[in-house]
Amino acid sequence: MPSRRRFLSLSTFALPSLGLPTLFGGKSAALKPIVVSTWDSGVTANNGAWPVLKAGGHALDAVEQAGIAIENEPSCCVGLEANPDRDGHVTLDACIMDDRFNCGSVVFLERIKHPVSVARKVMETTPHVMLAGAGAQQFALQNGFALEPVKLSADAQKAYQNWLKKSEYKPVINIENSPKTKPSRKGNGPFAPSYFDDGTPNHDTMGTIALDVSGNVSGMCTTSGMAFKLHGRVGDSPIIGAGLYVDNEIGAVVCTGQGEEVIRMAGAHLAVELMRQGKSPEAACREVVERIVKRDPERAKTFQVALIALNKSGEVGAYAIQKEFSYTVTSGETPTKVFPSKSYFG
Ligand code: SD4
Repeated sequence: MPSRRRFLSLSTFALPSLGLPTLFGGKSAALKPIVVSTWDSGVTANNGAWPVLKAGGHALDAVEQAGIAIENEPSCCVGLEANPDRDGHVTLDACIMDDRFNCGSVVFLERIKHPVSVARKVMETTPHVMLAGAGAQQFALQNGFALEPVKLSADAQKAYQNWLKKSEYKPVINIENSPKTKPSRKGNGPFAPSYFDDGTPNHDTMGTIALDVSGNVSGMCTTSGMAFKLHGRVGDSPIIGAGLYVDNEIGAVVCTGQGEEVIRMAGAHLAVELMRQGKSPEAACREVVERIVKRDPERAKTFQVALIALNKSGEVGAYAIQKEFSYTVTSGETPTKVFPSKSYFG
């Protein structure tokens, strides 16, 4: 597990040393594939994506594998065993988008293990972009996905029982690697600090964006949504343009944090457009964060929003409202590294 100090030594300043090529200036260098995911648990996601990219596969297949890997990880924050809504139901949201503006999304999906793959099926086999609730589940079952039993992880069960004592909806600021998050993250590695030491849920979402060897970009986002949300609530994560956006001329952006705040600004789409105007990935993410903060600077102190961005030349950037957001990068040049993001409130 990289310590906080080690994280800092791997600051974003280290990114240029990834040796990523540039396509700008009219010269095309051989592209190096790269995959970037939100949070420390991005290591799990990137481990799913990397074999596809390394073998010369398509970014779309890579990001789907990232989603599957994290949805398979019971100690992590997303998927069937994650935090329920206030009525005790785990409802999942996911979306996926390729390099040709094809996109698919499922929202309020129950008892299906891989929402990211159902989203891809929606994209590839229907004339629609988004399916919700019982209809999304029916579509999944018709397409060979199994109906899974209802089962919360022990942590989720405990957190929910605790929450029921007051039943007060108070989303926490999603952070990473703080002394207040479980240090060992047990089990399968140094990831998935889904809970604070007192059992309060932390973050619940995984987003991945990737550039493949052919220069194509894709992205996905998968989540159980904010813990103890109103039954039926859907956040930014499955909304194309809010939680995720991909434009193969420019790059890709995925968001995490308080979804309502991201939706208001169409966060991912806005960041892609800012890159189109010439901003670096980090500057684009920063401007989205600044717009969100500007709307209500006092209230912005109480929630987290974070974005990661990847442009067509393989440059990566991130920015968050609150400190302790991290993101994970895997490329051909270096082993997987987790980076601390810069933030508005230091
Ligand atoms: C949501 N954006 O449902 C998600 C939550 C999240 O880490 O990112 N949690 O609003």
